[in-house]
Amino acid sequence: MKKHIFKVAFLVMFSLIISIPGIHAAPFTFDDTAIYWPTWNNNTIDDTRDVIGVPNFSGGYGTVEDGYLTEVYFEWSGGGHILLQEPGDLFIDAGADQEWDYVLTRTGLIYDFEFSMAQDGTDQYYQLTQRDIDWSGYDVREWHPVWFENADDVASVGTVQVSGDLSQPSGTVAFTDFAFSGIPGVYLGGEDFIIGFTAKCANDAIYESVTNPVPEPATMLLLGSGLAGLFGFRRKFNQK
Ligand SMILES: [Ca+2]
Ligand SMILES: [Ca+2]
Ligand SMILES: [Ca+2]
Ligand SMILES: [Ca+2]
Repeated sequence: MKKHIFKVAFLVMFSLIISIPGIHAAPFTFDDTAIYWPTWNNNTIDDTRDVIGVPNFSGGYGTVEDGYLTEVYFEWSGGGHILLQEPGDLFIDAGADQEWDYVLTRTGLIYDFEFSMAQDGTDQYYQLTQRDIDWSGYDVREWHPVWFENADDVASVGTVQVSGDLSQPSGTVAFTDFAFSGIPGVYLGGEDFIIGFTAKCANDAIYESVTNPVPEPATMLLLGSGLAGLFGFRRKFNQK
């Protein structure tokens, strides 16, 4: 009887271990250490201020699974504004080589398109904050990229769910539930990558280089807890 119970416990534990072989989820976090994206200073007092008014992004977090980016979250506090409801687009530089490779738009589309992040003649791929047009009467970070301008009319390769309402005093902007057609995903491989993002007014820009995270040893953790559980069970059993 005793042996039989151990056999069953072992089989349950073993099936748990082998049922999750393909998942290598690796979480990452990032801070907000940048004032503006490289080369996108506007030569005003803006260049010295991380936050102009609201909101204040503090950084965020996300997940890489088997070399593919699967979700990104941005956290903000310090206030919101009704005009800011709509977030900026999410720009990803795979390889951290100053060329964007992917754009995930606030409207829910994913583009696989390489272009320079620098203010160097490829500016037609950006929609910039323009005080006179969008922000008359407001103090904002002028002439900074906010959204992707699809100047070459490239086709999107996927969709993304975007949530988060920057009119609220604090919260999270989430890019999740990626789905693709034609490409397998937002591929990062094992390389470092850069995340670019800002609010509609570019009042606080995110530009963070992220070290590609190491996968969590999910299988080993489970094996460890399974063995610990079995050991505890056995001790209890022997006490009787
Ligand atoms: Ca900030
Ligand atoms: Ca790149
Ligand atoms: Ca300004
Ligand atoms: Ca910032």
